[in-house]
Amino acid sequence: MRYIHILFSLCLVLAVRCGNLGSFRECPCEQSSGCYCVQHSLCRTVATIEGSALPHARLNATSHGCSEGEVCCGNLRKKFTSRASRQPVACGVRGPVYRILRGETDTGPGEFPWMLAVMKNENSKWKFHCGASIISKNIALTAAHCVDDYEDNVGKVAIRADYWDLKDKEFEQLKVEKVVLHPEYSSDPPRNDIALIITQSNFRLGENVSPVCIPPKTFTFPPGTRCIATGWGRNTYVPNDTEDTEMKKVEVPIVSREICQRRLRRTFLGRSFRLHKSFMCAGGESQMDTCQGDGGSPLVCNYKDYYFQAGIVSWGIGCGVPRLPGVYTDVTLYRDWIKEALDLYA
Ligand code: 4AZ
Repeated sequence: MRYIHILFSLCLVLAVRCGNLGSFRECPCEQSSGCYCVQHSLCRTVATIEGSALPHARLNATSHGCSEGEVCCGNLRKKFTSRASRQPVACGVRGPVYRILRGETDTGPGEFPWMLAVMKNENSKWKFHCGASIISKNIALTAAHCVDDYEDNVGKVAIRADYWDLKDKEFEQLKVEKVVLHPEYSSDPPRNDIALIITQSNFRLGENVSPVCIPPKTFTFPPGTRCIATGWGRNTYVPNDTEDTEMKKVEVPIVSREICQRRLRRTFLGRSFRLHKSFMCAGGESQMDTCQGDGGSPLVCNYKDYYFQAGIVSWGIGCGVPRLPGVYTDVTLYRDWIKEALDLYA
């Protein structure tokens, strides 16, 4: 009896750890790893199209011949999948939300698995330079102003994934193959502040390292939508703070371009300042803002439990000033350009 018990436990452990999906019915999908009919709660997310991290809804009830209450799932929750079968990884799936210990501005490791640090090499030391996000297995999205000095000097920049505290000793560091600036990028006046970094090797996609979703062109993030910016930039609460090196998050509302331009005109930019059409704005609530060092980092908005990148931190006048939003590159405008680059480099 005892042996039977041990054998049974072993089988259970193996079934969970080694991805025995025998109890789930297969359903048709274009993924090589297969899709299965499961309860919604067992489905981690949707499949990606050719590794492009573009969302592909597969969550309709009774879809693809599954039973009532089931979904045809391209990515089962981790405990039901084998560690080895990590592909494909869905986009925009946030890790455990961290909100208990030290207030709302701290993030937890793995909470934003698409977050990357762009490092620059100075005097043979890697220093934090900018933020970026994973959009595909070998492509990061960032601001052009972060990497415009490195187009012909890719050896002087590197990308860190699975990184959370800048003091961490363990992370995944990837070499850069190519920096692709937007062809119409200008630093002064700023416009089209968007760039891609192609890495030499692939990210080891998994629980703490996975892409963000790029919104379809038709997506709009209406003013007032509350989105989240993350980064290692200056903490607006603590001036001159160098000890606090953990990644931070801040919730900011989307602000219409019209109101944003009006607010920016009240600064030294003056009454004839025009906000270039490549930008969108978010923030304007006292102390809740991105700041110096957050450049290149993503602004993400939640839609049906997936996170879509709406903006890239670009610039602003000061930080955390009430009624003065931060300025972000509007990612939705560049979907086609991003898609072309994914086809070319991914
Ligand atoms: C910067 O210098 C910067 N408050 C980024 C964001 C904002 C201001 C400055 C927005 O990278």
